[in-house]
Amino acid sequence: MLKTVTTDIAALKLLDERLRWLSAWTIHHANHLRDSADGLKVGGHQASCASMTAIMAALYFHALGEHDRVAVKPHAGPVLHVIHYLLGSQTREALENFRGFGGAQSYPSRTKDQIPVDFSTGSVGLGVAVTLFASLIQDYLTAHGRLDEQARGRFVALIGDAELDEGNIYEALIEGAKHDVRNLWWIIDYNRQSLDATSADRMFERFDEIFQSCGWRVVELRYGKRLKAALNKYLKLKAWFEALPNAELSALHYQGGAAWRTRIAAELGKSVAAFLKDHDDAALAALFTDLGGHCLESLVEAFDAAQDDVPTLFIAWTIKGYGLPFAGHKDNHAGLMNPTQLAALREAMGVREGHEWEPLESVGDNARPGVESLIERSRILREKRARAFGGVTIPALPAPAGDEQSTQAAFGRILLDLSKAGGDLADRIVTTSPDVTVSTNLGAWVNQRGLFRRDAIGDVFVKEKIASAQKWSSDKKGQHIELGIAENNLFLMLAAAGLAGDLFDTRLFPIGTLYDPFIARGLDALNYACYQDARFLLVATPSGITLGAEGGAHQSINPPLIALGQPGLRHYEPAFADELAAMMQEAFRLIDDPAGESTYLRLSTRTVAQVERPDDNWREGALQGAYWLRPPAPGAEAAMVAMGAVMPEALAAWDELSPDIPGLGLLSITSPDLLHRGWTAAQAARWGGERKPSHVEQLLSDLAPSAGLVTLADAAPASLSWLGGVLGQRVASLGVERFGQTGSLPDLYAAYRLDGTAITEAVAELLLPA
Ligand SMILES: Cc1ncc(C[n+]2csc(CCOP(=O)(O)OP(=O)(O)O)c2C)c(N)n1
Ligand SMILES: [Mg+2]
Repeated sequence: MLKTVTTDIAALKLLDERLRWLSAWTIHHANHLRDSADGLKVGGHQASCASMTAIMAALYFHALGEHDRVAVKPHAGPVLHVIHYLLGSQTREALENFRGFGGAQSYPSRTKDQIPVDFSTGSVGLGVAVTLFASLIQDYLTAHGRLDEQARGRFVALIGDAELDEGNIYEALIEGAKHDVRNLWWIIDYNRQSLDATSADRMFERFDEIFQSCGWRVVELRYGKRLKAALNKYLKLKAWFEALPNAELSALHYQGGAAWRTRIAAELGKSVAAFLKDHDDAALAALFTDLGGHCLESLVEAFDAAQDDVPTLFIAWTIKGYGLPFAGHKDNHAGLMNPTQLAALREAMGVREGHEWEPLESVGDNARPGVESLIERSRILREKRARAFGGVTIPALPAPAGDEQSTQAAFGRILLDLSKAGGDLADRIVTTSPDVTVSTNLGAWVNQRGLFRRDAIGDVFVKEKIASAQKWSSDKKGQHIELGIAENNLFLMLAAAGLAGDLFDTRLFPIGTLYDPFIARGLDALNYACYQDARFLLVATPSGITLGAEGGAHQSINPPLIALGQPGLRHYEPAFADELAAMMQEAFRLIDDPAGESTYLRLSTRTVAQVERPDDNWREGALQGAYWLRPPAPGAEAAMVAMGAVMPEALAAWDELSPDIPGLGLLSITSPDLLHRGWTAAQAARWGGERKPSHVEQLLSDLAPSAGLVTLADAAPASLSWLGGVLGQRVASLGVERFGQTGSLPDLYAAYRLDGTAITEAVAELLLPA
């Protein structure tokens, strides 16, 4: 980084053309030439690709250094694939199978594509913001002595202009300003078109101000060299051109040279007669398409001029569909060239029929060495890296002592104990929270390990000797990254920190805390983090209506259902502190295991009596999703099934009912998510000849086939009611289905039917004849 190289612009232009052709051809092939098994449209975005090929050529074949990482605008995915095709790291088969099963993915995917993808993209806005958090993590690692100065890179986001409407970008921008973020290039493909139409004119000037006020440098690349020179000769024409509304400009680009001539003659008359005389229609069209984002000289110059670490927004003017027959047409977002149009483009680009896939087709013999040397230079820089897993020893985490504990308090204690014990794992933990650090019990850890900032900030309250339980000073050794209240940012921070092993070859163990109901606020970013296989521990606390006095606005109901449907995230919901310690240990193991995943712990502030354990046998079951807290008699006709904070009600009901219901069991559920996964996996495996029952099938087959299950959760009852489907046992399901409200636990548990009375009634419902 921080050094520019000399690049042969003519060769770069040829590469730009190659990218434009090959991306259009890849999409065309998938839609028009490949056999269709289902008759569905395959799709792809030829116009969005053509808009960016010059920008991407200038980046990948000139500006990017070995350690730079890029989030590519999702619908320019094909351009990234064909870049790697030229570099030799993508196969023709994968391109021929673009959007097919096992082929190149529609949108760049870290986990599904064979080429190196630095950040997956797809949900617009998220790929942009994650680069900012990756840059913060880079600063964190350098400050902690875990990343060499020479191994630092720049984080680049290639952004569609309509993508700038996504609010999460501004949430990230604000957080970045607080942390003095550096080493970012955000490059806007300013084609003034979205999916539906051309974009609104009014907003764009504001973007400069917004970014500048957050400490960014804004570089506008409006003109290519030729257009700039021409307009500087005809200032009236320039003023006219600059005043064209987006829709009119796009329409003119679509209509071409004759339309430019008519409009200019009609509106500017004599003053531009000489200009019009000098340019025939084709020359006019070519000149007006020479916008900054298509001019390789301008792009290279701009990138070379931004070699410090100041975060920089490049606004590169482009034409959506540049060089294609539907350039500038407002409906071109998903537009596909028809075979006739494609053939005309092929001819125009000098590609011989039957040679469409040849990487350097149409590059003449004289130009080849120059083009090949640019490719070779980039090939070395863009090689795929192995993922770093398995280097960290995870110590046993003892359960905190105490007869009565809440899982939330226990979480804080376990982290504190780990911090005091020290060691590699403790040093690699980085915690983060959107302004709920203290109220999610991270306070003691933060007192021990401090807040992270590149520039130290003292705690004024400590300095002034004002008593406070919480130290709030930061320096570069700190291990807690403070975030403002923006849950999207939390999840994007977890995504970036959870990819530290991949991006920086250094494993971090990120822990993020937030209030359980507000998972929904950042849900797409959470999904995004999981989709990229970022590894982290998410601790959501407090949860459920057990949060009593806080009321319905803070009481979560559906997160266990969210977790049930979220790939890449394992939900654990402990009732007791020893379960929690086992789960945290397992979560850390999963972070550093190639076959692992992220973990979500749903915790509670309710203090509950801990259970006596005769042995450690519960542990394995707890990590698999459930264990018998009170084993049933073989073939018992009934069991209670409970999860998390309502375990005391289940235990009390068990004490009360078991004398009358012989063999009544009590199943403690620690992860409906794992149980469900195991169940469906075992069913699928049976078709492959493997007959091993899943964990939940084994547990429930201790009961009679006709047994009744009463399930109990401080969550949507559907979290557990599916258990009846496993062996066909009958279910009465207790849980929360209406919005919560304020109240004491006895009041709320009675009103929402989570108390002993409700349990007794539910058991009776199942056991007594109607
Ligand atoms: C969160 C999200 N919402 C909607 C979409 C669907 N979508 C894909 S691209 C797009 C418009 C993109 O326009 P722009 O960012 O300007 O990109 P261009 O194709 O013009 O380069 C939309 C709405 C999406 N991918 N992600
Ligand atoms: Mg656009």
